[in-house]
Amino acid sequence: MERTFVMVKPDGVQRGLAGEVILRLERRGLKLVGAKFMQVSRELAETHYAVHKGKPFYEGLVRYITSAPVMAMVWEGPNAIQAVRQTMGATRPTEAAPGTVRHDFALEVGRNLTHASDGPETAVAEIGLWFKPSELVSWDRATDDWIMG
Ligand code: YYY
Ligand code: MG
Repeated sequence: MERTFVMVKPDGVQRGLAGEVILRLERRGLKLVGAKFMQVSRELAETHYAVHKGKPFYEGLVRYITSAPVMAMVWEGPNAIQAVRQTMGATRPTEAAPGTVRHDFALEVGRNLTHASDGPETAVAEIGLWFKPSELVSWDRATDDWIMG
């Protein structure tokens, strides 16, 4: 079983789309194991996006992510990292496939609604950055056997 870090960014929260993102991940069969609604500090934003430091969009990205509250979450499931990235769609909304969150609800790369870990190492690092172990819940879901064979 795999876990991945997912965030509804400030534009998603402001536009009332946090529930829509959760709905789509739930319906897909992924399991929520952690969530918090929070204001992101400059320090946390810089650590989270450290890989992009120095890029032309970095300053705007940090300002965007710290501008209003976000919904930070951890989702679990088989191939959760890949499954969530697929449901979110390509980074640029105009390149995202129809039916994905970024296609269906966004237009610009700088307001692309969500973040999702891009690989096993980043997933572990991001979950550890955003959540204490005690904030994650391992739980049995009545439908698990109908979603995971
Ligand atoms: O993982 P993902 O969010 O799909 O894209 P990244 O390449 O990691 O970039 C992180 C974040 O930075 C992206 O979601 C929007 C923003 N960004 C941007 O504003 N302009 C770009 N040219 C590239 C990325
Ligand atoms: Mg990324």
